Amino acid sequence: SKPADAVKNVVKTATEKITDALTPEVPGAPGSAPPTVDEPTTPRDPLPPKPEQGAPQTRTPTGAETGVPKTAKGQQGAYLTTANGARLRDTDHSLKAGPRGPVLLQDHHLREKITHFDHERIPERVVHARGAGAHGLFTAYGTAEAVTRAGFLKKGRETEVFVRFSTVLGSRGSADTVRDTRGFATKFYTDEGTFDLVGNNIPVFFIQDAIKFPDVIHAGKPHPDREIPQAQSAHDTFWDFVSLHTEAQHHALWNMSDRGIPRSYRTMEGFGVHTFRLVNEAGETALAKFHWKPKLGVHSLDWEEAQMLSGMDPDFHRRDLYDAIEAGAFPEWELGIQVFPDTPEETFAGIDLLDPTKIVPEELAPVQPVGRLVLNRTPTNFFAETEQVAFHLGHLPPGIDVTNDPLLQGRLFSYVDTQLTRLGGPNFTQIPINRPHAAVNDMLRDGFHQHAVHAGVAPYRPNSLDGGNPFPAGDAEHAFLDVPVTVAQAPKVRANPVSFDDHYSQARLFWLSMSPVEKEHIIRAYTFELGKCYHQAIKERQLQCLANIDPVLCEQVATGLGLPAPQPTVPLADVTPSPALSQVGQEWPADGRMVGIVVDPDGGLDDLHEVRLAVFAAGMVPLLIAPHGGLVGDMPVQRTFATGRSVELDALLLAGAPAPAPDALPARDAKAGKPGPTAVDPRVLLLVEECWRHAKAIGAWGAGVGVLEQAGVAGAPGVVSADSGPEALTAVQQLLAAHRVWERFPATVA
Ligand code: HDE
Repeated sequence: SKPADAVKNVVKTATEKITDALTPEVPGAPGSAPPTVDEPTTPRDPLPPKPEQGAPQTRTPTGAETGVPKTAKGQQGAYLTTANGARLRDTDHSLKAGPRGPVLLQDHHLREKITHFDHERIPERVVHARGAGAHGLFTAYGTAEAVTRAGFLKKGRETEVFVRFSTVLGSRGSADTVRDTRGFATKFYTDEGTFDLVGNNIPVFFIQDAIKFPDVIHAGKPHPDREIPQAQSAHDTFWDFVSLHTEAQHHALWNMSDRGIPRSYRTMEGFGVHTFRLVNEAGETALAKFHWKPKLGVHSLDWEEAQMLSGMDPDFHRRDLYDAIEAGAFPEWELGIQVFPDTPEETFAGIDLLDPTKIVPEELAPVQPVGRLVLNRTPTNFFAETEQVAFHLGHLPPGIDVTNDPLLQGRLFSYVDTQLTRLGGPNFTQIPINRPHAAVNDMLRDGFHQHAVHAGVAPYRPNSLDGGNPFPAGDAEHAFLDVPVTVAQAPKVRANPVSFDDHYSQARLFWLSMSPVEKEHIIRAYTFELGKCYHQAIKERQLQCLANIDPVLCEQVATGLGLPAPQPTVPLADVTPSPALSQVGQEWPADGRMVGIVVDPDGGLDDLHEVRLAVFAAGMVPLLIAPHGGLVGDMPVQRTFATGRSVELDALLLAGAPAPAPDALPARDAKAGKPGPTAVDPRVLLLVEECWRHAKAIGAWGAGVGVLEQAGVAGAPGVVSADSGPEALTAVQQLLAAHRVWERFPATVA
């Protein structure tokens, strides 16, 4: 065959999956099978489960293979049964004394069905209630072997993982794109026991001692009287707390930066936050901080986009994660560690490694890659996996241990404690998603929801009745190692080390590391959030904190609030910026980016085929946007002018200039009393306007060029008028590498 055909075929196999995942089946599309109507009237065995839908339930809590196939428990036969396996004749009518009579108490099926339903919900997480999870595989590079004996970090070792991403403040049903910290919790099912790296997308925390956690969360959650606002930090109690607890200023500044509104879970960094202690085969120790680096780079939403998405697609991040995995565009991160000498002071370059409000800039201690994570499987059942997964900082393999960070120490207590309530008793490690892949041989017995049938008579040690089993393990058997750190003789106090009193220097470091456009976003975020507070005293107190971080930041926010800018009350820290903290100024692969293509079915379809295939071939996802659903030529329409909105796109291509469709609202010009409706459907002009406002790359060719002119954006930065579709796409792809057309945002600060 011709070379061009060969390319087309390769592209097709890679893209078919994406199209299947993202486009509805178009009945009657050329080449598609004739539609068959399969009415569900005849009993037949269910379809076999998809092979990739297995849950990690191959072992019992005692470590034995279950023999259960890796399938989900769902419809397992043609006939409906009770929970006890009796086949049922009817599940649609309750048992009554005559068709018009009262319902009988003896109807066991009715009671069982309703009772189970009544208890379907469990308490949501007290924080991080809203989340999305995925399965994946971690492969170690072997580069960490010198510092840790952890087996899963040995070269080439592959470990199954489950990751749960989350927001912190909102309830389970809250929107994904709110301004908040994101959880990034990873369960590594290692063969030396499960390792949970329970991190966030922000490397510092609001508080330095776990005893303050209920305070900060009570302040961040909705007000207790009216239970509003939901999933927001823009309210009085949050800023009251943050301005009174100045150690929170650094974390709050990250939240006000673009890090608080990620574009996607796939474009977030992750941080273990605390310093951990590593120990190698020789028993030598080092201190370390964990980092996840996304392959696609760190990218964020624009604040207006985030707000629009909260209404238009509150599940935006969930959908993005699942769509990407199901399309084969597997999200990827590198795990890296910053390693520090384990000195008695537990400091590095003067930074207290036990203070969770401090980072160590990457320029001082590089992040060394130790392995790669690929998320390649979506959960089979949200409740069973994502909702029931239980993470714990104390789940550590030999080779990784904790430090005395007081925040970390409190977390070691909190997670099991909360899970006892949330998951209804002490046996939640037997839930499939929580079962270790290492063999379990504990002496924990009984309790609510005990699923194991423990044999033997002597769950105690030592014993002579069960053959003395089980025995303690040593180094050779990969026993966990509590690193024998010397604990200093010291008075019992409720106090922090003096170094914990520095609350501003690193906030200033972060601010000074931002590019002008990122600084502008931070100013706007503070102005928005404090503008939503009612109490003047809180705004003034927070302005004082900003003055202590940077006078320019303070002045700009004060201007927005219409308040005077106070003078700093502490000397401004003399810090060296860390360029690694900025999201701007680098180039990233455009994989998985969404490219909207506006077409006019009544106009020319020049280059459309070629452009669509080229978008696929570049690993991006084309979304054809047309006045109505169905097909354009032989290509499926994925969004109509009614269902498509700019916020799900990373870039926009205009292949035509569709005239106003009958269902279009009156054009903007007409509404303003200006003459006549526009020649182009106003919803297309809105798409262009929003993409322009949110600094997205826009390209056009053919009749599409006229749309740019009508929208008044032709010739603006990042807006390409090209002679052909491929030319427009190439230019847009180049712009996408920088994520946004940054120069389109006005920057008033240097
Ligand atoms: Fe958590 N945190 N946390 N946290 N946390 C919980 O555990 C807690 C902190 C983090 O997807 C809870 O099972 C205390 C820092 C994530 O299931 C709870 C303190 C970091 C998740 C809890 C902290 C985190 C949680 C609620 C202060 C980043 C979601 C439900 C000392 C390093 C995990 C649960 C998931 C969840 C306590 C601070 C990350 C109540 C006491 C710092 C990602 O136990």
